Amino acid sequence: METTFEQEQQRLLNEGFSIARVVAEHREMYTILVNGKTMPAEVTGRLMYSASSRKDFPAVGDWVAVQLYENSHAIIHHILPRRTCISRKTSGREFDEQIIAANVDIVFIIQSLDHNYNLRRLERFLVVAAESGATPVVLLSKADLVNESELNEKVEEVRRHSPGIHVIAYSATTLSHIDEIKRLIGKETTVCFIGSSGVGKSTLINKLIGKDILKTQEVRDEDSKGRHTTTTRQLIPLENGGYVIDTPGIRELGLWNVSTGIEEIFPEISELSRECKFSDCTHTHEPNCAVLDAVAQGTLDKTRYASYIKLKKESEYIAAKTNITKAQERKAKEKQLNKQINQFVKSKFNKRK
Ligand SMILES: Nc1nc2c(ncn2[C@@H]2O[C@H](COP(=O)(O)OP(=O)(O)OP(=O)(O)O)[C@@H](O)[C@H]2O)c(=O)[nH]1
Ligand SMILES: [Zn+2]
Repeated sequence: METTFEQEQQRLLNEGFSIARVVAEHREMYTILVNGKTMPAEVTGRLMYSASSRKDFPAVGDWVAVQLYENSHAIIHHILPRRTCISRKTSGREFDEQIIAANVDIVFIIQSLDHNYNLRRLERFLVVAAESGATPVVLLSKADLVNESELNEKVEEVRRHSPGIHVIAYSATTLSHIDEIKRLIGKETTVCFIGSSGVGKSTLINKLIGKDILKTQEVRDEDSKGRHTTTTRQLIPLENGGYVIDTPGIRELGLWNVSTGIEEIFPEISELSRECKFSDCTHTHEPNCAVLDAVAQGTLDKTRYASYIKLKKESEYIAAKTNITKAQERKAKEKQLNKQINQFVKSKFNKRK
């Protein structure tokens, strides 16, 4: 049986470790929060050398077992089991998992109601959120920039694209619906904000905390895509015992692990696919495909279908590539083991001679 978070925590406390939370991550250095105090921390050599991927290193939001030195710095020995984990593929050519945040209860996906508004991007963020294990909530910021009919239209559209998910339009300028967001952040709750640069993540967090502790973009201009004000992820403890995680603006959010996320976010396609002739129908070329039929009849939106297929292909590519990587890792480990066995046998043999 897998050990639970509580069992593992108790075991580590019994061994004399302190339990801390990772607040920020720098190059191989971390800031942790322990007994109400922040301090720098490093990982043990053992943790570093046994790591085979970036996910084996601490991430913001992780609970870790540490050894304290003079109550001013610490060494991280263990990462406690993650309850939830928001993951993406590392951007660029490297093929690895990057953890955006760990142990998050609510993931707020923010889009602003100006040029950032994009349903395809929303679907992608929703799939990543659905995979994380955290509860997604969609926030539409800058509601003050659109008139009432446009606002209602967009909120309705977003609701249709966010099955069973809470959607809130708010304004940090007029403060409308800020309290509704605040109420979702209960005691001991960890929330994380994700979205493009300039959608208003830091501004909202400052409003929620009631203090301007995060830097925000000075002036709002038409195209703020290139300017990122937040450059590192960080966890901020709240007075009520909750935690907020701010993240830098996300340019491209590559899928990492996808099991049921796509089906959850596209329930109408998932429903239709039960009527397809082939149970492994890819809904791209097969005869008697209920999904393709629905597109042809106009009952399934073409752009939504295209978005579904694109995400599906990406997730299949990731799954195939992950299997190859795992097989390569296994092979390398076997090779290493064989080498050790050979050396051992050789040394025994030489001794006998
Ligand atoms: N009109 C209006 N402007 C807003 C609102 N929220 C934020 N802004 C403005 O939008 C700009 C960007 O806000 P930030 O909070 O810095 O955006 P961010 O998402 O944290 O950006 P990065 O840190 O780069 O990821 C700032 O100029 C804010 O004043 C809002 O509700 N209404
Ligand atoms: Zn089909």
